Amino acid sequence: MVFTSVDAVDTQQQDEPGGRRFPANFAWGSATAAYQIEGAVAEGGRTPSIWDTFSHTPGKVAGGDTGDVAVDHFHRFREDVAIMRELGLTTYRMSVAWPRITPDVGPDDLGPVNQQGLAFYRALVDELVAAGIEPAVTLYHWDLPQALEDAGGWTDRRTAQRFAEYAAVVATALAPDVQTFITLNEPWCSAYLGYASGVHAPGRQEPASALSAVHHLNLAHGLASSAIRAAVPTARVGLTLNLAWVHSPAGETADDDAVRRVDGLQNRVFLDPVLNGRYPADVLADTSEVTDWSFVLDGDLELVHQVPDVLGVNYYSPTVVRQWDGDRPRETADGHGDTSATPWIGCDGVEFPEQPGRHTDMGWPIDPRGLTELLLRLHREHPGVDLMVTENGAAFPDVVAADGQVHDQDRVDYLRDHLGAVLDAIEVGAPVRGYFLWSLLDNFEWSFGYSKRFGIVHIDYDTLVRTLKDSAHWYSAVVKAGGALPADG
Ligand code: IFM
Repeated sequence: MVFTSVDAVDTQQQDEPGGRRFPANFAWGSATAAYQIEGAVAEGGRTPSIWDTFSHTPGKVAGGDTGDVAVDHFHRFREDVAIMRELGLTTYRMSVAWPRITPDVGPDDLGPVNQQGLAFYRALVDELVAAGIEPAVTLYHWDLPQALEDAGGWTDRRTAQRFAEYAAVVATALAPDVQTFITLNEPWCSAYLGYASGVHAPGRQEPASALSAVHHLNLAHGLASSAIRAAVPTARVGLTLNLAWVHSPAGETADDDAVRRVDGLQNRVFLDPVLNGRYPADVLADTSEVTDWSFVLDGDLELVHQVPDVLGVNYYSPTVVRQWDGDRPRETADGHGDTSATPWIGCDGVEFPEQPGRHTDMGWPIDPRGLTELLLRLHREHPGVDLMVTENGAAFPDVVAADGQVHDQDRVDYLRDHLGAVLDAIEVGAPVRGYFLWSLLDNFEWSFGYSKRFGIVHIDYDTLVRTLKDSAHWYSAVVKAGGALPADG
């Protein structure tokens, strides 16, 4: 298995002048998510998810794009696995679409298991294993069955209970070829973008519901972890969070409260219950005008407190905050969509100033130091928990050049600098076991539709032809050189 412990942290071996190297058994992968790539939304017994409904609602997704076809991975998965094999990847993080597995789920009943749905993922896993690529499976990457949303979605604790049952079904079916099951991807987005700002499905703008969703997502992680561990005792259970390196522009103490609030809402409201079995008191206080948190029932925190075997970190850009003085227009460049409703509940005195320097096509500032800082913080505050970078990458406006190639040097620079940041953390002891580049393929970037390209493989959306970008060749060279990172280029 690829995800073994890295004991010797000798990254200083020089392959070439100035070069650095990752530990020998580091896992090298890429990541995708079902709704963003599969398409075939009405095939194989699948029923609608909240993203089908949302993307088909006029005005919700740029260009009216939907995931109906996406990049047709459902039919082309063999070609995509062949690309991964060609690149030399050792692992692949994929997600399972819940509505393919239990298409008739309701709030009180999981319904029958759809064997066609399982068969698709079984075939994909078989293809990966045959290619020598270890799959890591995310169980929830935002495609909640619509029937569950109709009954309350993540504001209803029954959703967490059904999720745990579904998780056990998938784990049982895909083990032992799949050893790593990640319960949730970025519950921050599911809760705050889905239920507070409404820029993601299901598009609700109800701050109290968003905090209820936070708790029920935490509960879902806890219940599903227990269910997976009971069903497959050898499984490695993970949780992926989009944690933020929150800081103020000048490190002013006047901004400390802004930093604390955003850190609480983005990081600690997920980390503390899962890793320590309690909610942060300051977050409960900051949000007390919105909710009394009475949806946290007696005994819930014991259920939530399921320390992951591996904590997944998704990192793209820093989060820079400042205390707003109230005398001038508030800056809201938080990088999560222009919206009248804020995802930042209880952060009224906080502003998100525009950052100087380089930005990606998402408008996200580029600062790899944040990845080092986050990994070191987790190592410091939660020693003994293995870490993985489960997403990192960048969107740029790629074009196919006259030579038929995609020369995405901006992405190469981004990847080189962020891999260097991971090495910085490893060198001072952070137990980082692997890196998953987001993303393998250009894909459906949620409310941005197909307008943003994160892939190291270019997709022609008219023909669905796949073309390896320069970044794919660069990443492949790093992987095939056993994690030797060139000093430049
Ligand atoms: O595309 C998303 C992914 O689904 C979750 N993490 C962030 C990526 C880029 O926005």
